[in-house]
Amino acid sequence: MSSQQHAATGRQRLFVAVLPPAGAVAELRAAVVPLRALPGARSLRWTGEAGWHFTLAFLGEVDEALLPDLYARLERAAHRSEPFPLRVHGGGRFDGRVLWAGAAGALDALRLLAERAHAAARRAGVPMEEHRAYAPHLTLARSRTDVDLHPFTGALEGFGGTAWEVDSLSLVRSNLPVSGVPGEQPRYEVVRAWPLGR
Ligand code: 2AM
Repeated sequence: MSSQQHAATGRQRLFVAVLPPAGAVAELRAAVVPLRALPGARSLRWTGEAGWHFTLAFLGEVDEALLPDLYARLERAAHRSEPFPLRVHGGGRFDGRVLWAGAAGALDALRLLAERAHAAARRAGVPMEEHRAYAPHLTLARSRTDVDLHPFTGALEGFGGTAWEVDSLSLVRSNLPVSGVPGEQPRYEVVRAWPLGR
């Protein structure tokens, strides 16, 4: 969605995420290269590495009038969580539709940050779906139809990235494609980021 459209609708499609640093992205990229050569890889829609993230809370279309309060509450949520170690580790799938890379490290801290982000959005007035059990994942590819993703998850099994210190919380805008080109990806833009801890 262009900024002109934002002005027209007064709504923005937002989510809260932890973004892996460049080194972690580079390691994962190297692990994904052989996956993209596996049979069936071409029928998947692979996410662009520039947008790789661990979603903490999906907010959907948010009324811009809510943004000042949302920013303030997310800032407080970030301040309440101390920095923690995380690394990309292994992978999994949601049925035959979504292939993802997993996480290891201080998963309790990640889960708590997700709960705080979710609560911050809800208290700011964003109509949030019920907070389900948080499954940390970084989406690598999606499929429109059910496909056998086992060869891909199997190939990711041994992958373990280098740990980094998660030290910020990001609010990201998802600009949906307007070109009409099939398979075009949303463009993600960091709106704000807040440091963890004090
Ligand atoms: P996914 O990677 O598992 O598809 C931006 O769309 C991010 O928000 C994606 O990482 C997506 O998760 C996540 N998300 C969670 N719930 C969503 C929903 N109902 N619609 C779109 N994206 C959602």
